[in-house]
Amino acid sequence: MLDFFAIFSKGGIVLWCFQGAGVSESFAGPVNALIRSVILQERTGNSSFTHNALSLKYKLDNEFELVFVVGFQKILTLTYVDKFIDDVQLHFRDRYKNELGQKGALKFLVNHFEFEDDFSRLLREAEGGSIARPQKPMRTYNESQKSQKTVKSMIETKGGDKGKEQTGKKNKQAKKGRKGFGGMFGMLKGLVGSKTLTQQDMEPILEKMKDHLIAKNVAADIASQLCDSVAKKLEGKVMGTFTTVASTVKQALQESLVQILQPKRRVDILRDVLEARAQRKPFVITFCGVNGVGKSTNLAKISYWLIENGFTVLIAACDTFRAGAVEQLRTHQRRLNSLHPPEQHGGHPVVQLFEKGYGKDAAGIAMEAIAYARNQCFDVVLVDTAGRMQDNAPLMTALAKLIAVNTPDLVLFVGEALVGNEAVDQLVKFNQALADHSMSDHPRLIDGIVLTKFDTIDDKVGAAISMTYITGQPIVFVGTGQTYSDLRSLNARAVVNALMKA
Ligand SMILES: Nc1nc2c(ncn2[C@@H]2O[C@H](COP(=O)(O)OP(=O)(O)OP(=O)(O)O)[C@@H](O)[C@H]2O)c(=O)[nH]1
Ligand SMILES: [Mg+2]
Repeated sequence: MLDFFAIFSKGGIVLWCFQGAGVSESFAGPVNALIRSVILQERTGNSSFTHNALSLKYKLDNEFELVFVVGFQKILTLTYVDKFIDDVQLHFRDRYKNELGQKGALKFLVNHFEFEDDFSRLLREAEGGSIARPQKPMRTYNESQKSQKTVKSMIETKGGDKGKEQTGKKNKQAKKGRKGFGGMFGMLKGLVGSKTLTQQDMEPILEKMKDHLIAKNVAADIASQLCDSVAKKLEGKVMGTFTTVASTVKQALQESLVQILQPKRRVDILRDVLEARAQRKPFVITFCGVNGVGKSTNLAKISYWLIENGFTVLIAACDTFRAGAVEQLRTHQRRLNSLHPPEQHGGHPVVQLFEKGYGKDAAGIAMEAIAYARNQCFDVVLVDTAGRMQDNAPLMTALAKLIAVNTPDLVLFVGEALVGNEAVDQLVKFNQALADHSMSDHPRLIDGIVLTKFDTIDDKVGAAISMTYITGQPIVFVGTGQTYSDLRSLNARAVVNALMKA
């Protein structure tokens, strides 16, 4: 009545199987279909499945990570099947619990399970119980023979003989026969994922992941490097049971992404400012980046945040290049002071602008501003610089000089979340310029990132990855709009979730 019964590990190794008398069709097809459309997709709530003319019922054994599947013709109504699977599962577990306990060793035990006798008995009982009672005692021998034959026919051993009890492990023919099944299940193994991951297994999935990351605005080079490193990390790895190649790769990638976003070094500006204050010097932050990314606006937001935290701020107007840059900062200074009027702060303005107009040397103005802040006991100096393209050598040199001369406590690179492949080029060249013009053995490079316009990108959050990957530095602030309160810290988990989301 049954077409087949198969017991396989969640890793895809067929431990034991049975094929019904007269059934010529391989059950690899329906079982593969079951795996593909139900088990791999973890839609295992329902325990039945149909494939062409077959009904499949299956049961997962989560303790030993096994799958029990039975197949029979759809037109049959086999009322005993559910209980039968339960019985087979119980007996199989009971009989082989020691072997099953050593999960890693399962693959060496493929030919080990001499389960025919138990299975036949259970099947007899199940079928007997489901039809007219009187037949039950009569059928025993008959049935046992039949099922022996069945087993043999499916393992395509030589002709004929013996329905006799097998004396355990010594039955070589049966063993050999079952090896034949191994071959038949080649495809099945392929689907569930062989136990050891290879480059080829992962290639198609990694390719997809890479495209996915690029679609989320991760720079293409970085998406490639990330996928390569995931492949390297996973190659040769023995996969967890019942994990698919896709889910293993996805998980590894997710872990890498979280790791990239999680800073090795914490930037705690408030603590550092306090420390600097204790040493009676201002804490100096320089903002740099290409044109129009939001340096001045986010500098103003950071001023607001510092003021709210009880610090005083001197803004150094070192963009002496773009028309309107100084006035833009003056406007912010006025607004900030009106939000925190001097009357509330012992008559002192909480924020002041240090400016020398246009055309002058920015490095010199920064130096004067820092000296002024020290004298006037400002807690923090925020140095605004002119936007510059990373290929503009003279301007890059000027920036590098400003940083080399003034040794700020923090160099923040301001970059738009909208940026794609450009992110890599910008950061590499900014860092390169800083390194080239440093006078120190340990050049001051970018220490942190301000990721702006995060409110404009939906879930295309890839720039966060590109920037942290290239610099190895944390995203210290995220700009999420144009008002002073639109400043956040990065939530790495949320970014990774957005990245992984289809
Ligand atoms: N939506 C949104 N807009 C922002 C954000 N940050 C800055 N902007 C806008 O981006 C534009 C450019 O901002 P600026 O602060 O002048 O940029 P900048 O980098 O100083 O520009 P340059 O000094 O010319 O290089 C302005 O219109 C800002 O309001 C943000 O987080 N979200
Ligand atoms: Mg500006």
